[in-house]
Parts: sequence; structure tokens; C-alpha cells
Amino acid sequence: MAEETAKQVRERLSGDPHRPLYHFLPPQNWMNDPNGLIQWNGTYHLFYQHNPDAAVWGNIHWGHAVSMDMLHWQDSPIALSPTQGGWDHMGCWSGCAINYHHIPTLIYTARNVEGEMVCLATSQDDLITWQKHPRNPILALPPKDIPLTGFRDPFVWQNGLGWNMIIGSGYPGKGGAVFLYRSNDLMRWELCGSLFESNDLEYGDMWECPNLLHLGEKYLLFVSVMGQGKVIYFSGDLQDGKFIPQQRGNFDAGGSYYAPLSFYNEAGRAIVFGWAQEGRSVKTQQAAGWSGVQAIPRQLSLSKDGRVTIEPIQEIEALRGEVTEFGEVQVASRQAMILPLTGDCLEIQLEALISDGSYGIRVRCAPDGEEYTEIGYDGPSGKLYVDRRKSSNSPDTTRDIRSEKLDLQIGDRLELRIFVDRSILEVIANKHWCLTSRIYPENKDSLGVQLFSRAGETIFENLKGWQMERIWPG
Ligand code: DQQ
Repeated sequence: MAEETAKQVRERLSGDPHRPLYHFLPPQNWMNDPNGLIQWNGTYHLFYQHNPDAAVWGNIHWGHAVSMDMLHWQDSPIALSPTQGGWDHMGCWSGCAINYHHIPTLIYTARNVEGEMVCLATSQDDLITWQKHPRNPILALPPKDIPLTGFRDPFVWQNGLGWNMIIGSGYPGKGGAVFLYRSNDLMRWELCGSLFESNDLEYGDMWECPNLLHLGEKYLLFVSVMGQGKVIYFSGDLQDGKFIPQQRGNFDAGGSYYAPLSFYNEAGRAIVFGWAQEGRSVKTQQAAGWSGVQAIPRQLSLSKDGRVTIEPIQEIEALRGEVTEFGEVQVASRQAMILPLTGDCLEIQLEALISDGSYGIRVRCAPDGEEYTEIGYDGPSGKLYVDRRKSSNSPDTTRDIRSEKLDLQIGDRLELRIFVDRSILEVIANKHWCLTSRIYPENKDSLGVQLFSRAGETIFENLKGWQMERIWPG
């Protein structure tokens, strides 16, 4: 029997009520980190860590999809596969894409029995098929004689006539590290020492997927902390190959967002994609036949005080369908209000003043009140939270509360943008604080939206909800 096409696979899985309808995910099976992001002659390319054979991590290839707007995607053939007996025989792990003298070039982590090495592949047919370089590995060994927790995820950018590369690493039991290399030809790399390291185990001892961006006058460095499932950022200066941090913070505190990768598009916008991990058992993921979603691409900048500014790409507004505008809504103390807005594919915006009370919104609410996910601001602690303890009746899902301390004072305005897409929830507050979560309501009628005010009256302002258009069959 002929093999199913990607389109047929997508149609086959489209009956699954947890499959997002306006976020990117592969036709089937496993996806983790975004890789090799690049805009080439106008077209966006997203590569991703992919197991083509199962909905679990393993046998890692680079999947590939293309888009004109970072929203609507077309599946392309697999770009990189492990070569039997080759440097990457245990997996083609994460890396990036660059334009090297007009040659599309992927620089990735080759995993083998000896460890992690850096390899390179190029394309001669518009980024569809890729040839691994005969001189691979282009960087075989980590800095000599230092025990390291890992040595992977090259992130490369042009620096004058040469190229810089940073690699994620760390010192066992001590802290994370990012190594800096330079090259003129991508073949010979000279170690310039560590760009930045930490001896604070609060930030783990292995930093995966380091990214460095030049944003205005300053630099933004972010890393994914292995074992903690979180992404942290530092902003500051770069001096003589050393990163000097001035500000730090969480890139996303929802507990589901990991291994983000950034790039500059052709217009010079700094854009980041990130993997939204599942929040249910491996067994359930395998039974579903798919695992992993890409969060909505986010545009990055730095505010004057060095805090990261994160906004969903403006292109997302093209997916807005029917709108319900509520304007100002008052909710009395200890009351909840059911809104005439329902759905599992929504964007919601709202504003409210910071007070010492607690208030927020619930999405994916069941009519019987059994299931809902609460997004709230807690005045006494000054935290924004996502509470998933009642998100699903299924015992197989993660039930937790994730929160982020907001640097806002009483009387300041809290501005929330909330994206619900079946099993993924993304919350962005005041363009700074993000909480990405996965939720799996069991009840097909868990579609309601409610406002609540727990202590004191709350006035919600500029409240709007949009039905979002789907990009996949479903
Ligand atoms: N995922 C890749 C690694 C990277 C990790 C392997 C982060 O290269 O460090 O799939 O999720």
C-alpha cells in the first residue's frame, strides 16, 4: 500500500480534540526543539527535532516546514537524518541555519558514542535536500581536560568578515556555561573561552540551546536550563568576547516552553520559536500518535531598563475571526461571571488595574464546573499564575500552579494577551512575562470563558475575544 502523504496523515489525526488548530506541529510523531530558523528569499524555514517513527523522543532527525507568514506551513521532506556509522549516527541534534556566501548552511549537533560534535550540511536546491560536508565534524572536541555536562546546540552568526559560534555547556555540580568560538571559513574554529558562565546551581549545570541577539544598544543571551525545563535570559553588554549581564529574568515561566531558537528575519526583526512540551504521560502521547507543538512565534526587543520585551508576531492578527467586544466589565467581590464567548481556539485580551485583590479569567470551562484553567493575578503575592489543577478530569495530565512575579505596583495596568488553542495556552502579560502551558480538558463542552474576582471588586477593561482561524484540518 502506498505510504500516506503528510496531508493524509494530518487529516487522519484531525479528529483528535487536543491537536492545536493554529499552532505548528508536525503531521505526526515526535517534535521537540525548533532548529535552523531562517528566511531565505522571502520564505521562512522551520526545522525541528523530530522522531519520524514514534511519538517519543529518539532517533532524532531534522523535520522541515516552510511558510510565507510563520503561521501557515507546508510540510517539506525530512532535512537531516542520522547516517549509519557516521558522526551523527545517534542523532542530528539541535543547531541553526546561516547564509554562508549565499549557500544555505545548517550547523548542528552530531551525537555519537564519543559525545557531541558540530557538523555542517549545505543545500543546492532551495533548502530541500541537504548534503553533509565531507570535512565533518567541523568541531570535534570540547575544550580539553575540563569535565563538561554537555557540548551542544551551536548558534552561529556573522561578525564582520568572520563567524562566531556559541555552544551550550556547563561544569558538573557547579553551573552552566556558554563557550565562544570564531572562524573565518566555518571549517577551522578557534576557542575564545567562555562567553558567560554561572556558578549558581539555581540556574542548573547544563545550559542547552544558547542564543545571543544584538537588540538596540544591548545584547540578549538566553539559555534553556536542562533538568529544570525552564528558559532564563540575561541582558547586558559584550566586551572582548565576554558577556556582562545587567538584567536577568525568566523567558517563560509556564513550565512547558523550552529550547527556544531565535533568528533575524529579512526585515531585521528578532523572532523566536519555542517548543511547547506535552503535559501528559508518554503512553498517552504514543497513543495519540503525536507530541510537541511550536508556540506562537514571538518578536523580541529590549526595554530601556534591559528587560526582555516579548510580543506575539503581529502576523497572528490575520488569524483573528469573529470578535466579541465587551469593553468594560465589572465583577463583584467573590463572584464569577460567565462570558458570552466560547471556544477552544481563541485569542483574548483584557486589562485591569493592579490592586491588592485577586482576579482573572478562566478558560476551557466545563458547564458543570468540573474542568477549567485559571489565569489569575494574586495581589498579595504580586504574581501572575496559571492554575492547571482543574484543567482536566484525566488523572494523566500535569496539574500544577505556575507563576511569575510581576514587577508592577498598585494602580499600574495589567495587560494580558491569552491564546487558547485546544491543548496549548499562552499567556503574555505587559509584553514581558510569559506563561505557556498545556491543558487537556476531557469534556467536549469545556469551552466556556469566565471572569472572576476573588477579593474586592474588579473592573476589566478593553476586554475582547476572537475566534481564531484554523491552519490545519480539524
Ligand atoms: N534537545 C536536543 C539537544 C538539546 C535538547 C536533542 C534541548 O540538542 O540540547 O533533541 O531540548
